[in-house]
Amino acid sequence: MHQSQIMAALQVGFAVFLLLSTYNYLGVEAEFLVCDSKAFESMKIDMSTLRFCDKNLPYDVRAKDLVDRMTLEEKVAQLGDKALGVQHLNLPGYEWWSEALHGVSDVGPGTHFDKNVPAATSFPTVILTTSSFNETLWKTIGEVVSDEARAMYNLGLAGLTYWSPTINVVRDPRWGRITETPGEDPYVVGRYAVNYVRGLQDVKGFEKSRNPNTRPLKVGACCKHFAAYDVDNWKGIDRYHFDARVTERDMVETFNLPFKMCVKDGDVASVMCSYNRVNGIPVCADPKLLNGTIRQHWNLNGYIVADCDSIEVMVNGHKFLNDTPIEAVGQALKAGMDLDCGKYYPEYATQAVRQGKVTEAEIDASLKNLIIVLLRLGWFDGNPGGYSRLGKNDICSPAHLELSAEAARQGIVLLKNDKNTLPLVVGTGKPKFAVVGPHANSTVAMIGNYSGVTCHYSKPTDAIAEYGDVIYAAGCQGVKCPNGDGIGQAVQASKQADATFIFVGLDLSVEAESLDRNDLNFPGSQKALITQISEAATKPVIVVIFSAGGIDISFLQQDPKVQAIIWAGYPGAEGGRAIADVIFGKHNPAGRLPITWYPASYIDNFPMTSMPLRPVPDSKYPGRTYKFYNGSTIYPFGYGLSYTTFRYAIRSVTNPVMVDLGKFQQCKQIQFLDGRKTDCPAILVDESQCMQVVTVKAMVTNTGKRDGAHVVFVYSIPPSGIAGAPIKRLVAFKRVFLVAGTSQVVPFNLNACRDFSIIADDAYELLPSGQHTIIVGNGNDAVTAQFTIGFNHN
Ligand SMILES: *[C@@H]1O[C@H](CO)[C@@H](O)[C@H](O)[C@H]1NC(C)=O
Ligand SMILES: *[C@@H]1O[C@H](CO)[C@@H](O)[C@H](O)[C@H]1NC(C)=O
Ligand SMILES: *[C@@H]1O[C@H](CO)[C@@H](O)[C@H](O)[C@H]1NC(C)=O
Ligand SMILES: *[C@@H]1O[C@H](CO)[C@@H](O)[C@H](O)[C@H]1NC(C)=O
Ligand SMILES: CC(=O)N[C@H]1CO[C@H](CO)[C@@H](O)[C@@H]1O
Repeated sequence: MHQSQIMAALQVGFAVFLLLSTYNYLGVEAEFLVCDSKAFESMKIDMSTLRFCDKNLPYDVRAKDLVDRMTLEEKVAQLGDKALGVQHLNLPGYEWWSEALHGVSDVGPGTHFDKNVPAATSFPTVILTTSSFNETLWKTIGEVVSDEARAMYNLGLAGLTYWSPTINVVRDPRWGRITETPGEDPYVVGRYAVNYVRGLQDVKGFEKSRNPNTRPLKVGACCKHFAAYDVDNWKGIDRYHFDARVTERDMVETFNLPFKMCVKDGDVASVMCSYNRVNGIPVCADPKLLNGTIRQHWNLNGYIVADCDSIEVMVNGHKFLNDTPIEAVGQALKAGMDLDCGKYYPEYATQAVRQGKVTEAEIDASLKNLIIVLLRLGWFDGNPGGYSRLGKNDICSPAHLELSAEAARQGIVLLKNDKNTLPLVVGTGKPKFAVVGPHANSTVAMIGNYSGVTCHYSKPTDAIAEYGDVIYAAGCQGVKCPNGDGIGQAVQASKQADATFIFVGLDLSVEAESLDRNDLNFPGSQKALITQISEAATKPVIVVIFSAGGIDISFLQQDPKVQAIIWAGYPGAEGGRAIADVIFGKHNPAGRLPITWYPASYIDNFPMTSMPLRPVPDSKYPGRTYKFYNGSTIYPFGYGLSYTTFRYAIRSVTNPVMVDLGKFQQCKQIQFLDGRKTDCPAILVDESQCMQVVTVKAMVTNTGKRDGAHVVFVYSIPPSGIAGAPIKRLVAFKRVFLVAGTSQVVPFNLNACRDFSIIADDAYELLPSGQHTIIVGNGNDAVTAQFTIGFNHN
């Protein structure tokens, strides 16, 4: 940039600054803050005497001062999601409950749309965004969502605390809430959580600080639902009554890992406890899980909130200990649950203190956790980070809509592409396209659950109409497709067309919160719709599937007349054009499935409610997820094609890796399948410094004719013969972009302890010595390398 340009830019910047300050000065929409000296003046209070308004003090000191000025009744009135405020302290009410799972939503009462802001950007649901395996994208979406949230807050329409993301691991393919989650791998789920939470929360310049007393928040995020929560309503067993029987090993290795990463690496401001019980105890009343694991071990900087009406569920659903409401409130407070989404705390906590079920000091501790978060958000001192500048123009901006489309493009998974049918080349002359099926003219189905009101829809029919004349036929009445009445019309449409796109799959009437699936097939007559079209077809047939959970599509894999299959998750409001961009080759797909697609028979032999991840030998219990299930699949975890091809080579791996043992560190025994005993088979990871790095240099080559992105997966396998070891475990992944014909060396720096450990059946994390294996890639083209881990005894 030339000097003169810099000067010009500065001048423009200054003019904008003047404009903004004038606007603020005129007080058109004066920003609210608790510590407003004028407000206190009118109450005849000198604000400088209020320590909670002293910006020079750390947040915890300020919070304590504020709490100490309240009566017990006033304190208790702040412990429900509708906090009532305290008039004599100029503390207004605050609604804690807002949602922003994949865009600012009006599902929670803290946020709403109006004439001025009728909508917000709606991104694909999380399962599709995850499929991009692009951490930058995950974080960028969080940043855009929090820009829109702050803008809506400035306009008086939104809260500052968002109870998102949902980070439960997908354990069973029937689960109704897969759409909200980042899939089945706990490490991927954890990385998604860290990125999305940091996108929502981080204020630039303060990202690295671990001290909450100096660390402001853009908005507060919340990782939910802790813990082992993944049964909604299956054959009459619902989450309000379900007791998840979970081993400590599965807890540490699978269910808790994403939450640990969210708290420790994401520094999230909140965790939500779930409705279910774990091993008999409702999670929201479990001191070991809440105060112990989340607050003491992981060091949460924030508050623990109940899923809405959890205490009522404890009393009336679980009938836990035959508690009265007062007793249940006492237990939840003692366990470390700070905020009640609901009315039980405000109604019963005063009596709980009076009856000795909980101390006032314990109430104070919870209230302080809440107030510190509000202080970090600027609720007392005014917007941090310059966010006052955000307004109406920052909501539904063209750049935000484009990012929504980009997220869908990056996530879409190409499942089948016989004879390179896709991308479709549109020649001269206007082709005719049959666009059929229950999702062909889709709108709301594309944005799934926990959505807001969207600014705009790009429907499949409209997007494909950009490339040719569209003949539309629904083929079915809704995705349940109760009869074959519409099929004939769809077949007729197909016969007139140069190519047929069949949009099928599921929606919230089949898989949703409070609604688990009973089978893994297409609902109703959808299968008949597809097969009758394909039987009659003479031109290309392309199937596009909307769903979160996997579907047994073996009949389509084998059908030579269905040349291509695309999975588009629930692609968000811009889904139509993202799909068209893939079909017609503006975008080369690189998405990968974040869950295993099982055959329909997988679920025949065991109930959804059986929690173990590992298979049970000599039984019909096959194990769950790619880490433990060794049977046949429709598509494995990580599957996805491209319009180009890639090849891998491992250029180098650190070998051997010697881990230094502490002076008094002892070897640990490990259970081998053949019962063998060796000298020093393993060490305890928690006793080790884990400084050593294993560097893996993977070379990836785009061997095809098109540029394209590609996700490189790195798995580790422990030495052979260890009882209960996973088949493999994902330890790193990276999405890279490669121009056709070029190569790139992608380095991965793995931690010698954490990335090669196993969780023993007593739940200890052990690092085995011996020959470990690294796999780069996913499937037939994967390459492996071996290296040895040994111990240096000092
Ligand atoms: C949480 O655990 C700590 C450490 O064990 C203990 O000192 C504290 O009293 C506990 N708090 C509650 C509310 O149980
Ligand atoms: C497609 O959906 C829109 C609503 O989004 C509706 O107005 C239109 O009639 C539908 N088209 C057909 C052909 O059913
Ligand atoms: C998975 O099954 C195959 C045979 O179907 C077997 O060879 C292999 O050892 C099994 N792998 C594991 C980790 O159990
Ligand atoms: C990852 O996402 C970001 C944000 O959309 C994008 O700029 C980048 O190109 C993506 N990376 C790859 C390799 O696709
Ligand atoms: C929070 C939310 O959006 N929940 C909805 C999820 O989908 C089901 C089925 O449509 C609705 O009943 C829920 O209200």
